Amino acid sequence: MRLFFALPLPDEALDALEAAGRSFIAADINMADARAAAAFGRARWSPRANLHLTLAFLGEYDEAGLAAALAAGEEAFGHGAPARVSGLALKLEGWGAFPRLGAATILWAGLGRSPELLAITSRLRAALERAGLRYDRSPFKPHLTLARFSRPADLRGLPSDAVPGVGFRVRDAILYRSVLGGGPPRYEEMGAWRL
Ligand code: 2AM
Repeated sequence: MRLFFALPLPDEALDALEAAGRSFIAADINMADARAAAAFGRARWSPRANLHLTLAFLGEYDEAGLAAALAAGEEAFGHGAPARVSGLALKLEGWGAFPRLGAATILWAGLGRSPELLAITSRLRAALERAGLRYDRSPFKPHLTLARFSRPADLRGLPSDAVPGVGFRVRDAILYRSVLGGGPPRYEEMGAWRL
């Protein structure tokens, strides 16, 4: 099974991200400059239920790997982890594209700097390493994937203020299983920890 750790988003963040998607589409349609025009005609938008903040992508594992990942989650987020009164405070901030704006395959919304987010991600990644679990070690670039493009799209010229600066709180960290098929992946919760 394909595993990853992520933070699910509350409704106020999901509403803001859906509004951002509508702003992008409206701007794209209205653009006098044809450079980015029609880019969104080919976009695959993340369904609301699939929007999340990935902390670590583990990839394919068997049942033993799942048990080890659950134990690592417990070590990072369970008993003994720093207690918080009301979750982790985050804020939407800006947007960008991977690998670059002029030839984007992923359009993402960004987050304001959060030392706490970096700290919980480091805790998790350290626990995965102690358990000998492999995961994608690319540097952590916190982002929320809004849309994917199978052919690189030129997104230059879209409004810089499309993503509203909405603050929100995340209550849980989740170990998800990603089930691929036709269309968007389906994410199933395999473990959850209160932040
Ligand atoms: P993305 O949304 O930025 O593509 C499940 O695939 C989740 O894990 C997605 O949120 C995806 O991020 C993320 N992820 C991170 N690294 C990945 C990788 N190497 N392969 C696939 N998904 C990855």
